[in-house]
Amino acid sequence: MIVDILSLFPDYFQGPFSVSMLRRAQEKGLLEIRHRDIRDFSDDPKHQRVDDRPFGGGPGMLLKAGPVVRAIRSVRGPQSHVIYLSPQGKPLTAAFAGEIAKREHLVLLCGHYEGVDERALQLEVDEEVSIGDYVLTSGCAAAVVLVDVVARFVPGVIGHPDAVEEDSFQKGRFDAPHFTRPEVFEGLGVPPVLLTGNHAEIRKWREQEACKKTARVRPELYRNVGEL
Ligand code: 4FN
Repeated sequence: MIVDILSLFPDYFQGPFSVSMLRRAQEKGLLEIRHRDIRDFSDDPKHQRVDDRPFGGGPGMLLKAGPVVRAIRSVRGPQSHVIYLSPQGKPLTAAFAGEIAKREHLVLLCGHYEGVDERALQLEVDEEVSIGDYVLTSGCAAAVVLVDVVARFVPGVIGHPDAVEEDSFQKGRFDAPHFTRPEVFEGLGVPPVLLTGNHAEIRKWREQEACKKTARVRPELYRNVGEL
């Protein structure tokens, strides 16, 4: 899978994409992440400005349509799927990420300032995706989350193929609590069933604990288990 990220801060991504599994996925050639600086597509060679004031007034600035459209066109091919990370987008879920992961080439547009001129979206964006209902300073953090979530569906990125299916949210509910050595930590023990070696009982206990916690903390998720 190839991912092109269009933003004003290509450096922002160097940390998250250069460690751990996403780094290994790139080294193995399973994932290629490339960056474009929208500023390079400015129509203002002197100051490289890419923002302007909103028509109709209001606070803040907008990313101009021209630089955004040119940045997208510089990377898009016939197989590209262009996503604008946006608070107005369709909510990202495990199931939705699995659909996105079927694409060979993703182009991720990160918003800055108050957002992007609507005409750029109309002309070049295939889909708007949101990572959740909160205010961000830019769409860059959302792009990191999307790449992380989607990369796990790319065959070979996760060591164990089983782990993708096994992972709690793919199943639509929380994990059971986990414990490792030592057996007693600061006076706290481990649920005795985990020390019995009885795998049927352990599976039953984990299912119960996971269901109890999901129902308590995320009742809407609990009700949706059957739908996933
Ligand atoms: N955010 C809301 C309503 C209105 C604006 C915002 C907001 C970054 C460029 C967008 C935010 C959240 C999830 C991108 C939020 C996301 C963004 C995302 C994002 C700068 C304009 C902005 C949702 C609280 C009602 C700033 C809520 N997923 N504006 O955050 O890019 O992808």
